[in-house]
Amino acid sequence: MVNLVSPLLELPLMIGDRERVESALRASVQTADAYLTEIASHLIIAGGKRLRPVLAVAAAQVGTDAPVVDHVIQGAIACELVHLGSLYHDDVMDESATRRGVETVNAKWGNLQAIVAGDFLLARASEIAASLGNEVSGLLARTIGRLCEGQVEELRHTYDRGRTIPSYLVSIQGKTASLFATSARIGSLMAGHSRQVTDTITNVADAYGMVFQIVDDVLDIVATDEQLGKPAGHDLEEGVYTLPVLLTLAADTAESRELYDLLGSPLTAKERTKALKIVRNGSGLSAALETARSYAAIAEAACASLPASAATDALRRAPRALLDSLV
Ligand code: GRG
Repeated sequence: MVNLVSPLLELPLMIGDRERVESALRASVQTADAYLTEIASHLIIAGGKRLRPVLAVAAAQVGTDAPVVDHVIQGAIACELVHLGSLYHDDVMDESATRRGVETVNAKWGNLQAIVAGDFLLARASEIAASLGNEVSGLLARTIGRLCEGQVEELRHTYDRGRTIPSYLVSIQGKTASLFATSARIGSLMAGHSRQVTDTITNVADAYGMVFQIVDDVLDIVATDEQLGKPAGHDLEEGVYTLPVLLTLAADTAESRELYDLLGSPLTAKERTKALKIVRNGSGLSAALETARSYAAIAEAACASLPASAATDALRRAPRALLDSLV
C-alpha cells in the first residue's frame, strides 16, 4: 500500500496524545449491546492513519508544545467518528470488500448492519460534539452535510465525460477537505486560539485536504496495483473522472479524443489499460499536480502568519510532503 508520508504523522509531541485518541475512540463506541459495539469498533481496531485527529491536535498545538486539553481529544475523535461513519456508508455504496487491510463491515456482516453501524458512529460523534458546545455541534453537523453534498456531486457526474473542473473541485472540497478543515478548526477552538489564528488554521487544513485528495486521485492513475492494494484505475472503472482524467480530456489531442471515446460507460480490462496509458502519458497528470501545488502554496503562505511551533512547522510542510511522496 502507498504510504502518504506526512510530517504531521511524525510530530514527536503527538505520541502521548495519540494514545489518548486511541483509548477515547474505543471508549466512544461502547454500548450495552456487544454485537453493535463489535461492528462499530471494527474499523477503529483495524487502524487507519488518524489524520483528522492528528490535524485537530496539531492545530491545538500551534504556538505551544504543552499537552492538549481533553476537549481537544474529544473534538478530535468526534471528527474521526464522522470519517468512520462515512467510510462505513461509502463501502456499502462501492460494494468494497476490504478497507484498512481488513474485511469491510458490509463484507463481514452485511449492508444493513454497515448502514446502521455507520449511523451509530455519526450519532456518537454528534453526542460528543454537543458536549463541546453549540459552535462545535453546529460545525460538525454542517460538515456532515458537506460530505454528503460532495459525494452527491460526484455521483451526479458518474460516467460523465463532460464533467467540469469546478464540479470536481467542489466535490473534493466537500467530501474530503471539509472534514480536514473542521478537524483543525475544532482543535483550534478547543485550545482557545484567537479567531484569526483559528480561521488561518482552518484554511491551511482545507488546502491540505485538497492536496490530499488530488494526490490520492493521481495515485489511482500512476501507482501500481501492488502499491495501491487494489487495481489501478479503479476510479476510471467506477466512472469517477478525477482531475488528471478531466484535464487530459480537456487537451485537444488525438489521444484525448481517443480517451473520450473509451470513457462514458463501464470499461473492459483492455480498455481500462488503454485509458490508463493515455492519462499516464498525457499532459493532464502534470496539470493536476500543478493544481495541487497551488493549494500547497496557499497552505504554506497562510502558515507564515501563525505563531511559531513544531506543530506550525509540521502543518506548513505537510501538503508539500504529500506531493514529494509521489516522486
Ligand atoms: C454518512 C457522513 C456521511 C456521509 C455520506 C459516503 C459519503 C456520504 C461520503 C464519503 C465520502 C468519502 C468516502 C470521501 C473520501 C474520504 C477519504 C479521503 C478517505 C480516505 O481517508 P484516509 O486516507 O483513510 O485518511 P484512513 O483509513 O487512513 O483514515
